[in-house]
Amino acid sequence: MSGVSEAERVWWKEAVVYQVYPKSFRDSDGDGVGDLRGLVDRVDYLDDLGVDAVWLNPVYDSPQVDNGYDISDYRSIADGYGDMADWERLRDELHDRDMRLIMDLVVNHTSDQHEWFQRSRREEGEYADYYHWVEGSPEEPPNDWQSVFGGPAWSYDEERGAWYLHLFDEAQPDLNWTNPDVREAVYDMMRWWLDRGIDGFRMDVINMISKAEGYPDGGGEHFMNGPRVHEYVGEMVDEVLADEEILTVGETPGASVADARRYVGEDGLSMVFQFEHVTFDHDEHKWDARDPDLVEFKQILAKWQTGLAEDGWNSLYLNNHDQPRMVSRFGNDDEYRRKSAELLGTLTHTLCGTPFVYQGEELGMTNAPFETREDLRDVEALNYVDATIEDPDTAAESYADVRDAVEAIGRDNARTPMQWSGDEHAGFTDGEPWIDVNPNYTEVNVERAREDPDSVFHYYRDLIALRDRDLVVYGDFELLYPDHPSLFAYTRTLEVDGDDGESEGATERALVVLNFDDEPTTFEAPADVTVDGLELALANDDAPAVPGRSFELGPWEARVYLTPDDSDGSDATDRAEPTSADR
Ligand code: TEU
Repeated sequence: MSGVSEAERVWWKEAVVYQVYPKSFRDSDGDGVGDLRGLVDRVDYLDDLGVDAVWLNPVYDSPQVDNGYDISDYRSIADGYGDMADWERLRDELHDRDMRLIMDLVVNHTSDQHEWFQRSRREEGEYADYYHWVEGSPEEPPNDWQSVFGGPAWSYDEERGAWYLHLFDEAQPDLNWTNPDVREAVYDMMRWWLDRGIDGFRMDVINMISKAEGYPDGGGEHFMNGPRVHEYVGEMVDEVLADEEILTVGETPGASVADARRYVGEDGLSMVFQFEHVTFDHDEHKWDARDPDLVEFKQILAKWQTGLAEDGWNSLYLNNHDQPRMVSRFGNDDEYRRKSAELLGTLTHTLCGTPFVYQGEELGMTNAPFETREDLRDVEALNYVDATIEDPDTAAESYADVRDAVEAIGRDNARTPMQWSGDEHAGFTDGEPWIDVNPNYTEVNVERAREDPDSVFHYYRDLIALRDRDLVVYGDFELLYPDHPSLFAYTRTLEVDGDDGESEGATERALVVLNFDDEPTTFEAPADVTVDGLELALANDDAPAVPGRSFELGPWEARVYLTPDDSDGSDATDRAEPTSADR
């Protein structure tokens, strides 16, 4: 019997979410771009991996300036991806296998091709104030805010004769959330999707929807976690989401633990994507990346673990469609590719929170070479390359001078096609892929991984299966050796009730030890850590069945020791039942 209370138990804490970037997942019709039918065709693959939910990056109508994060119609599917019937089929195929479907909600901005913006620039009725418009000289933007993608965050619209705000590309104008009509229109659209049986929303830059009044000069402090953001998010939850058992994850760059406690604890989101552990290795801006320091990395993750332990919940991710591949950034994607990919997966699956697996992570997919500017597709990278070369204040004169930065941190690393097989274009498409396949596809691909019992893929199946244990989902986290330069080690602890629910219970324990290094190292259990009674649950190399107080770990070796599961499987039966998937 578990000591986890019914109130605490909820399906999205027990779930593993798989992120699909549809453009690069699987192309069914040979146009070189992934699509919904291609994804439907691979639903069994996801089922076999064992994941519980799919987060689908935007598939709505869009001119694709930012690969679908520029939406021109929230209620229809982009031509290249299929149509509404394909989407319904996807939903049903997932639900038939007890998997949920999480949709991307992009409501900080729309496309400039959205009807709302078209009407707004013509100042038609209620639409006039749907966006942030400021009148003034076409020579001088209203303030000095910079777009996340580089250059001023304001563009002058000749048609209306005014400036409009865009925190991202100029084709992505920001919606004016101070306008109650805008908020109501967004909530309507969310209800429309909920009525179609979806199981959650991933909310794009939801912490940027409120801007400081009067648009004062400065930076992110005026639009990240802005003055009215909690009012808006709280209102959205009350109006649209309060009665639904859905997963909501707010994307919140720049949010602190205290901010996150408010989004989750008070406003009512399930969790947020915080950014500290994927930005601490940047200097002034993201393109000045350093080698991540393990001590700092541990300190950040441990802070989030303890900071959200009482009033909140963590999301767990090391990469996504905006970040480089985790094995290239935090592991060793060369000599120890397999082991370090497995070690990093062990981390995201044994910390406390909901793990998100980004497509291809379960194969140990790596960053890719981008030899010339023409190999790049991402608007952010292209802007950076061009602006840096043009800027007389930088030393860069040609692509060769910025290539290292792009290859280390650029978003296209994550967007190369999913590697299904050793066939041409990695089995992603029969046509010409919209972005080149990573040349290592002959070695790193699904077909090979499934045949090889020692592959990252099989290890991920075991990791995902570990979530059957309440201990792994709900156990308290404690970091060991915060200052150790190569070991990331921690315990998880869960008090469980006696068998009859009344007699004295016991403590279940986990010990996770990870060697983040090319050299071997020794772990010694601190005096207050009990190792007696622990048994090996998973390791990425040969490891003894019981830990002992001191043991050596090879390069990138990962071990998970747990109190054996003698709960006669009752953990699983206590589990939060599927609900919305049955709708
Ligand atoms: O990203 C928000 C964001 O601020 C960063 O992650 C961004 O991608 C960039 O890399 C920072 O340098 C979200 C989406 O995930 C991203 O794909 C979109 O481009 C962006 O919002 C705009 O919608």
